[in-house]
Amino acid sequence: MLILDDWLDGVTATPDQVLTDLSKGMGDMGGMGDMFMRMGNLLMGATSDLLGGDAGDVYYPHYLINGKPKADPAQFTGTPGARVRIRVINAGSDTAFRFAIGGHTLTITHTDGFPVDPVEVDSVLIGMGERYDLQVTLDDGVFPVVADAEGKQDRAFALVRTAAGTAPASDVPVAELGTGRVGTAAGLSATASVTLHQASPDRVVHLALTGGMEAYDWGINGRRFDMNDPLRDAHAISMGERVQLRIRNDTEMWHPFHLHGHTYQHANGGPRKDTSIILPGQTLTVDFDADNPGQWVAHCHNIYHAETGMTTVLGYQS
Ligand SMILES: [Cu+2]
Repeated sequence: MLILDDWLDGVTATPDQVLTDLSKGMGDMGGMGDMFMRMGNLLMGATSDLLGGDAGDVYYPHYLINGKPKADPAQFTGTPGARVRIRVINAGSDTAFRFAIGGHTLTITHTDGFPVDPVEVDSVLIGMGERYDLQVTLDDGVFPVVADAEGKQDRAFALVRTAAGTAPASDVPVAELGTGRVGTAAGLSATASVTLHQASPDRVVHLALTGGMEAYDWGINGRRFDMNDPLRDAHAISMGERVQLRIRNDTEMWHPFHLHGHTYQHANGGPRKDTSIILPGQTLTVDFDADNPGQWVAHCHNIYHAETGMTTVLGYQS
């Protein structure tokens, strides 16, 4: 199990200080926002083609694998030829990771705990809250395990060792992170065993992801979640319904959307998941069965966006 994280608490700031800085908004940057640079706790100009633009906005002094920074990397040991399963979890707040192991290909077997038809890739893009299970056949030697902080020009780093030898440096080039096959949820299909039974939706719920960096007013359907009135914008659904969510990203930034209490299936036979990257301008269509009564939040898994108001509620009684 590999837990990827972005870390600043006790080093450069607390998360609450960062939220205060972000909440001031960027105003009109007059093009300055395109330049990659650190401004206090914030990071300007972190962009990624894979994420459709702005990759993230928080500066982190450390990116971690299993709690260890690249200066003191976690080391995993194994035997050459061994076939291992790695569960990779992005526990970060504002960082997508592009994960790869130098000299190895990865076979994606599960995402968010659900099996998919296996796909061989060179790297995997993992948004905050997403999980991927990967199968790897270990080669003979010492290899870099890298989680590139997408668009942020830094990385989390660990080692896998199956033989004696000198460990690669933490900034070693890793070809697998390049323009090879990058695994994303869009390229995956649920196995037959976890495919939702065929049914047309009883209800369609439209969620627009709204807001932006200028005023830091992230919301859903144009409104910020109200902690004092959490059910104000609750979306009514009924027990037993097949619900279709159409989540449209009306912002200029990607968001990892997460639904509590259920798992959904991406349209057209896509993967079963509970957290999905939605790029700017994109609409993600997913179906789920309302079989778990309660009040369930759905929110962006960028925790600063969720905290600011990109959160809503889906609820029903038994
Ligand atoms: Cu977001």
